[in-house]
Amino acid sequence: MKMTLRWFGPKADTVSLKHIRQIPGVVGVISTLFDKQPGELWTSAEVRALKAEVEAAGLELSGIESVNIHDSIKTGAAERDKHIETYIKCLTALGEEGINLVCYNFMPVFDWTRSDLAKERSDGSFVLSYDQAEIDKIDPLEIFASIEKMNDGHMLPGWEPERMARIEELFAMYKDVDEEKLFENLAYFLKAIGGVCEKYGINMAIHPDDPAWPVFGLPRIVTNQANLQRLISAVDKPYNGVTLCTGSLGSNPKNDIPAIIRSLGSRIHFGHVRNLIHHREGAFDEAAHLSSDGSMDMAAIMKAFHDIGFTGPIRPDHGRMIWEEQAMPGYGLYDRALGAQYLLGIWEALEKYGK
Ligand code: DNO
Repeated sequence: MKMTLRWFGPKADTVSLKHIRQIPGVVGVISTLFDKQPGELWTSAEVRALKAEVEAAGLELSGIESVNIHDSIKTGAAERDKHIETYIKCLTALGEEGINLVCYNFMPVFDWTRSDLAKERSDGSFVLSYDQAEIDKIDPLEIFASIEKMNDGHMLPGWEPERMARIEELFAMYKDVDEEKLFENLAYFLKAIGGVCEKYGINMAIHPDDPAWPVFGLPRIVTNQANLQRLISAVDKPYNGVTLCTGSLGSNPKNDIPAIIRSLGSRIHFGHVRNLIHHREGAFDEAAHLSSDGSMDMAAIMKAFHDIGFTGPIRPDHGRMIWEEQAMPGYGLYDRALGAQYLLGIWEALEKYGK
């Protein structure tokens, strides 16, 4: 396992590479070309510049999160092949620079969804939270506006204003797309990019849907062990893998995360590890990484990663906002640094005494 942190690049992130470099045991970052819209071309020169910047800070560019997928690919629209061609060119640019991990998602219209981006906890920290009852009160066409109101001027990944402006059009595109259709479109995409992935040894790591159930009546197909298994079997090649995100899958307490890790084994290419507190069905707050702060057993999760011999990148996922930090919700420095230390501590114990 190698410990990494997500970094959104010099323009969008409040956290610097220098600070990330000072977190003991963090060897790399997971980054992206943050300004790129789904369907836009990435050039080798842009990837090279990103990589050079990260390496100049003494870190490794351990992977990309995300190269976002154009909605025509997700909906199977007429122009999808043209967009798949562009995606292949983006992967080629990454492959040429030796980047071999790409995290992406196949969620319709919205990426991750939350009803509160700064819920105050009793210790004065602020966390992201989700309550289905609150989401049910929001008109889906208004959700972008409500997220924007909460995000304090910070840009949120997956909630770019360019997409907000096209919300009605986006909903219309998915009108006839049910779970089966979405799954077929995903398999079609994965088959079509097989050549470039195999040529450059690129591992594709799909991010689970967050939360792990349909939101606003839109289909969601990456939510549990059964549909993850179905997905890796549909295109049964090592490049077709998964980002094991404990927070997304764990939003549904029925998901047994250690069991899912063991069942996916070598098809897990990337780990997002964080903790949640469940209140009732459909309602949870994000928590500190420490097991006792939430509902999840982080030692059991890290043990499962250890048992499968996981060698890829893991990143602490969303942190709480603490110590008056002002940052993109979930992506401040302090609590993610604490999370990294905690997860590295568990890992050291597993390495030394876990056999
Ligand atoms: C949220 C993230 C997601 C994730 C994408 C991957 O914090 O985990 O936005 O990066 O779904 O494409």
